[in-house]
Amino acid sequence: MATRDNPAPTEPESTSATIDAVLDVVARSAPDVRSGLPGRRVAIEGENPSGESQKAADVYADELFLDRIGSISNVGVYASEERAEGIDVGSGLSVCVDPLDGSSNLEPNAAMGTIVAIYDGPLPASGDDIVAAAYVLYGATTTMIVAREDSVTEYVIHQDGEYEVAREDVTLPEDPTVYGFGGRVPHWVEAFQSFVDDIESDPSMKLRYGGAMIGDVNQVLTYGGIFGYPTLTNAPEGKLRVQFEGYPVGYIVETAGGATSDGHQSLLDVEKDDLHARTPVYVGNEELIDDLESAFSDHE
Ligand code: FDP
Repeated sequence: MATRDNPAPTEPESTSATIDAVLDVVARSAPDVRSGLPGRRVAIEGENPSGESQKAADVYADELFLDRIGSISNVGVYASEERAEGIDVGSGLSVCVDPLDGSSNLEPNAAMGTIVAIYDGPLPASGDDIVAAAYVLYGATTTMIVAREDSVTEYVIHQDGEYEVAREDVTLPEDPTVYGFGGRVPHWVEAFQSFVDDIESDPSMKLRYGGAMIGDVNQVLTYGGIFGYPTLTNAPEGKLRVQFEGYPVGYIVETAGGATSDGHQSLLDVEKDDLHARTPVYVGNEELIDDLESAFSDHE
């Protein structure tokens, strides 16, 4: 693991205070991420560890978060989707960041996010190790969703980095109305296609798909429904990464009263021993996730 100097741990010392400090830094950094986007919409030469092309904005946001999160006392490791290995920044909690989720939305100027997972354990962590998760949504406004200690809160972040509670105790609405699924449709497996056919035959459901997971998940948290980036015939593990996307979004949706799955089990029960391992991701209202898992077990 790469190392980096970090000041000797001072305050904050408790896990809860460290979580507070990480979330505060993420919220206060969001306007800086946003204001750094113009001029960084182009692809650069490098690839991330998953073999995807990087944009200048991905690298900019990653360096900004490494610098700021890596300086917090009692953060032990900073890992990001943009780096092959975690960076040893001290001793304490492990923080996994997807600095710019949905960065292919940069060119068409559509929504994107930042995802943060905080684990009390070494990386790669298990779903049980997660102690808090959050995402920032750079949409028409900048908001942050935080799940910790059994509740989900939405904040609005202002341009000066100050933020305030917009909604407490966020829960998925009981009657789902939206769905959105990634991957090329010809690569969907039969079980998934039959589940989608059922969803589409329900007149109360409508398609809402924006191409950035965080934007699509936020639709589900707001209106109720289901989002998935499924298993594909040419990519059985789908596209999204367990440590950076599956666990944190799974933790947020389950804390908000929803359900999650990789097709067979909760996302939080997925076990992978590679920092950048992928998993199919399905999140939403419990009855829809139950139907999805039934469709997969019926086709086995
Ligand atoms: P992106 O590659 O633009 O960063 O995991 C990243 C992600 O976006 C998700 O936000 C999004 O749901 C998915 O990939 C989109 O994948 P496709 O390129 O296959 O549409």
